[in-house]
Amino acid sequence: MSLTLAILKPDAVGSSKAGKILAHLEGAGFRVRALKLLSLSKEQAGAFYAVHRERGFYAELVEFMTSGPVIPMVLEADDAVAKLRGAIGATDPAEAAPGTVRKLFAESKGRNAIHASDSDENAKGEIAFFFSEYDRIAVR
Ligand code: IDP
Ligand code: MG
Repeated sequence: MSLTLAILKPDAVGSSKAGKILAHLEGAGFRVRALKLLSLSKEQAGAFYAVHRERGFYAELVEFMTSGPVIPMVLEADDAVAKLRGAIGATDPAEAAPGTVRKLFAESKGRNAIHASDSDENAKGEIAFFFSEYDRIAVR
């Protein structure tokens, strides 16, 4: 078993789809090991997505991720990073496979409902970004 980080984004939380997405992920075999709801500051969102700093969509992404509350969560499964990337589908919901979270619940390439870590190394850093050792009693 391994861990990954998902974030239910402001479009999903704001349109009351968080429960449906969580049920979908649990149905796909993920176990929730830590979860909370919070609002990101511009600084936090900018730091989280710092890898995209030079991209044309960076300002729009930071604006969007600070437009309402988000729900970061630690998910556990066999090969959790790859399994979650498969379950969420392509970045643009128009290109996402049928049955994926983004195909089912996302609006657009920017407002695409969910984030998922893209490597074990990034998952480790992204989990630590949101969850302290105290929060992470369940995931030790
Ligand atoms: P990913 O979330 O599928 O890993 P990335 O390429 O890492 O996709 O991009 C991070 C996030 O930035 C996307 O989930 C999406 O919210 C936003 N984003 C990516 N490309 C675009 C774009 O072309 N326009 C607007 N937003 C974008
Ligand atoms: Mg990415």
